[in-house]
Amino acid sequence: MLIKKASDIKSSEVTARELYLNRRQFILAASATALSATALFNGIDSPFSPSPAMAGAKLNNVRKGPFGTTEKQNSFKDITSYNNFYELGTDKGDPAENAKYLTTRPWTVSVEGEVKKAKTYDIDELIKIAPLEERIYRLRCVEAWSMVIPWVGFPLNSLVKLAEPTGNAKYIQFITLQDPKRMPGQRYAALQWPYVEGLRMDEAMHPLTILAVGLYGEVLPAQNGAPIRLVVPWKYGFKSIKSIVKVRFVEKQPPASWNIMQPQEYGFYSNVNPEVDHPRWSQATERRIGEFFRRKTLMFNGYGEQVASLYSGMDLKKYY
Ligand SMILES: Nc1nc2c(c(=O)[nH]1)N[C@H]1C(S)=C(S)[C@@H](COP(=O)(O)O)O[C@H]1N2
Ligand SMILES: [Mo]
Repeated sequence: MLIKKASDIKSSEVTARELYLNRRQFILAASATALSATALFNGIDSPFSPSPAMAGAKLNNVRKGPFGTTEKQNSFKDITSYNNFYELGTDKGDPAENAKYLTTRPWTVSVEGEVKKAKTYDIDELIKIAPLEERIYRLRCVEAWSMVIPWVGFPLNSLVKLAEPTGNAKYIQFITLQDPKRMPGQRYAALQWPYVEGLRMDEAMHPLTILAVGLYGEVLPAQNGAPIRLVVPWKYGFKSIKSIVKVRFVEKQPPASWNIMQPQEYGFYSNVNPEVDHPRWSQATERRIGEFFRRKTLMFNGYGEQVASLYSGMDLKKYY
């Protein structure tokens, strides 16, 4: 039997996961899992990875990547039910609830601007440009909570190299989908839409910076930024823009959503820095989701050994 119908799935297989994936996602995920056992996903057109379309489908051929922390990982439930994704609502539980609206196929990502190889990638082509790796990273939200998340993705620098930036490319701008039908939160002006973010070229090229397409070995749930989102672990979570449709190489520092909204509170760099408080609260400590006691926030979220040199000579109180 190739494809399990929803009615073939024993109730014992309907685990807690169904509670966090909506029903449609779950049914599709279940069929994708059944399919993944077949030659289809292990097939000829796929040197590195499968191309399952839906949240919950298992990602094959994921190798262990570098920089992983050994700290306790947050549960799948925490990671997929406590989210910031204003396009799917402003409460932490809204994105999981509204995930059903965010369909992720078909999906394209256009790479444009100051590059020699501008190209619109189909998402299933894009996730095969480099081997998929597991990267267990801390995520520190500017709201002073944190999680440990086992992402699956590939270094952003492999896409940059393919694009062949021109000498004018000094920054990269990232742009989220704009479609109020699939992103009902965009009917409200919580932020200017579409959500935009940016990195300096050396930050984009840094081997810690990844494009994530999965977590816990499975295709990314919509609420976590499916089908592809940025992860920059030494910066506050809002730099890690979700559901990307455009990657634009530019000469000048590009606008960034939270910086547009509140420039005194959110800078362009947004490096995690326990010594620079938010104007309305301290950044010295954080609450790890699932823990009771607060812990100290680490400079660059604990990735200083890897990234501090990117900012040598810069006043990090000025460039916050
Ligand atoms: N497009 C978009 N990307 C976004 C956000 C958002 O509202 N819209 N929220 C950001 C914030 S504030 C955080 S902390 C992280 C949360 O990622 P997670 O829900 O996968 O943990 O996503 C970031 N990326
Ligand atoms: Mo955040």
